[in-house]
Amino acid sequence: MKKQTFLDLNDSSTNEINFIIVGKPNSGKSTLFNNLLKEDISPTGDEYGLTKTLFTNSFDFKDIKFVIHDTPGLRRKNKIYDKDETSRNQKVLKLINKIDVALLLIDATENFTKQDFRIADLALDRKKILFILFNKFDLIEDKRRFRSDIEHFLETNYSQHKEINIDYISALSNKNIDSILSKISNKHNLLKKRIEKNKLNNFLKELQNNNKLPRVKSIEIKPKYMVQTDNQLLSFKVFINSKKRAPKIFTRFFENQFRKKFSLIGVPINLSFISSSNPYSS
Ligand SMILES: Nc1nc2c(ncn2[C@@H]2O[C@H](COP(=O)(O)OP(=O)(O)OP(=O)(O)O)[C@@H](O)[C@H]2O)c(=O)[nH]1
Ligand SMILES: [Mg+2]
Repeated sequence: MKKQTFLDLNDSSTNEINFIIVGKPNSGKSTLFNNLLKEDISPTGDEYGLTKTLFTNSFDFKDIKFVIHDTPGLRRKNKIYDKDETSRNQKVLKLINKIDVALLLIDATENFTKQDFRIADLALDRKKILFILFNKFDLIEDKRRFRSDIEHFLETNYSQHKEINIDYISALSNKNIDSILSKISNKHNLLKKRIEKNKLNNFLKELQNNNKLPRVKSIEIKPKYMVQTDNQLLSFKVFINSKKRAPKIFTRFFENQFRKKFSLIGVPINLSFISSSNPYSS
């Protein structure tokens, strides 16, 4: 990996991926940051809340320039009594707008908390590629069981689980780190995917033929026509046969089926449902 020191965050050449490491204090963010850069740049240690400023740097991996940000640990608002920590948190939350990928680090020896869900929601709301990484996996004895418990927990407790990527690493002993970088670059490439109109509309036909669509107050909502809007990444318009707004139960079901059909797992997508009694009229 080749390191570069001068950065221009506005230079968004296609082979550049901008990512942030976020998570609670002590989850191992700075250890991962240093490990990726092969240099001790950001201080690490057991002291809670050690990182107090943003650290930014970059490295090359398989012809891609990764720009990486290490951030101060995020705690819940009601646990913060210090003005400086509040402003540090705000800086981190603002930075999430500017990046492509968020790595949410969780200490595998601790429980998945509301604060972790909050950070995950924020990244997803802002349409970022999200990786939830359980760090310190070296400290887990029964790794297989841990993995299956986590996956089961997220599937049952987190309706957006198809939007996220889950993995297990050890930042300290450099386990599974290169494979995460490859996965990040694969997901980033997926954002450029274009799906032809006829494929989208065949998918709509299949949905209707299989009679899978949920009914709302005994009325079936039918998607009539679908297009990918070419100006935005993975953005689609779906015209439906109803004059009313599509209900959540329908949009959630539709999105899950759509993601499965076109292998759009772990990436943000924009689906807008357009209500119209005649979708073909202009
Ligand atoms: N066993 C083990 N310990 C780790 C691992 N990653 C980090 N640690 C340890 O966890 C402690 C905290 O690591 P840091 O990298 O400073 O954590 P941080 O998330 O940057 O913490 P803040 O800056 O305070 O938010 C250090 O003692 C690290 O050595 C890991 O994969 N395995
Ligand atoms: Mg740190």
